[in-house]
Amino acid sequence: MGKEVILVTGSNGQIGTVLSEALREIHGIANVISSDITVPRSTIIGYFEKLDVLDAKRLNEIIQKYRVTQIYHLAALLSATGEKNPQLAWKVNMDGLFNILEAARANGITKIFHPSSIAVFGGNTPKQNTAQSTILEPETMYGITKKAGEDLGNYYFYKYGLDVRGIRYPGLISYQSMPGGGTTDYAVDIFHKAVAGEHFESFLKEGTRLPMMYMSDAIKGTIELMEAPVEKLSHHYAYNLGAMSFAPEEIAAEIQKHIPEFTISYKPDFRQQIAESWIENMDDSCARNDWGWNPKYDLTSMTDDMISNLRKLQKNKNYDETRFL
Ligand code: NAD
Ligand code: AKB
Repeated sequence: MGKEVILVTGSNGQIGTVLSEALREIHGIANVISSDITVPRSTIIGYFEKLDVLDAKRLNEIIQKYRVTQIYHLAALLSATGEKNPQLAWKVNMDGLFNILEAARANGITKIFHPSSIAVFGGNTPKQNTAQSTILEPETMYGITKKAGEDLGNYYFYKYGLDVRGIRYPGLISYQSMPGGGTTDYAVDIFHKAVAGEHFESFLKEGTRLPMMYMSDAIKGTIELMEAPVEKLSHHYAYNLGAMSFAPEEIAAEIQKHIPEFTISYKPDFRQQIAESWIENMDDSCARNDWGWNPKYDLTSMTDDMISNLRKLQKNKNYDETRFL
């Protein structure tokens, strides 16, 4: 692998915070440029540029300044935020992606990572063991932009030879960073409440099963996909990637094994309808066969790890100030 210089957009988000660190460990501190429309909450050891992905001029300037060779494009509005402002979600998710793809083309960038989501599926999609190629009729603006983003990435691969790769991430669970306005956010929030000794009110009903994944598996899968030889990839848009699937009462029961006094109640809101349009679990055999995908964490091992890491963070005096910002 030659020297790569990587630009990460949306780097202050749930994934970007963790992925930027992982990329710095692989490629070196000087070769990863984090960027976001907001300033980072904590100090970053490495480069950071303030960047709105809708500003194509500044995007091109940053790419040229650092001689960027790869982009991990994470800047987006997620499902719940997107339903509150669908026009902005379309603009950021579609115009932002278009600017990235065009800037890549103009500056000779070789590889792009652009994540998709389980939000590409809709109510008519089979919910169990959902196939890689299936009915894609998303019911949220977020899902519509993710589906169009998959198609656009595929188009740039075949039309311009730009190596665009992607994953249909399930809901991601992390202790290092907070989620940014999705339907699966409850599965992170529940851990913070449990470890703080608080009651948890779930905005999804009992029985709402969704595909989920621990962040360390998501990072592993992302890096493995980006390092896989292009000739091994049968899909140039977004791979189904599975790890676990659970409903709110199942994760609560797992937490109660560590914190028996933990309690949960249910007060579904608009996110219930979004969750009901998604699938329960997916067939990820393409990812397993093409580039060896194999997740490490299930619900039990993830819960152990989340609780033990959150307890360590709780001892840090700044923890309560940074929660839920
Ligand atoms: P997030 O909401 O936590 O972070 C997104 C970041 O984008 C934020 O830091 C925000 O400030 C930034 N941003 C928003 N508008 C911007 C703009 N105009 N210019 C530059 N930055 C801007 O999201 P995330 O969970 O880290 O998700 C990253 C990507 O992964 C998204 O494409 C998302 O659709 C996808 N994804 C995430 C999950 C998940 O569970 N976290 C699941 C499926 C797919
Ligand atoms: C969301 O809930 O919007 C995201 C996702 C699954 O894409 N976490």
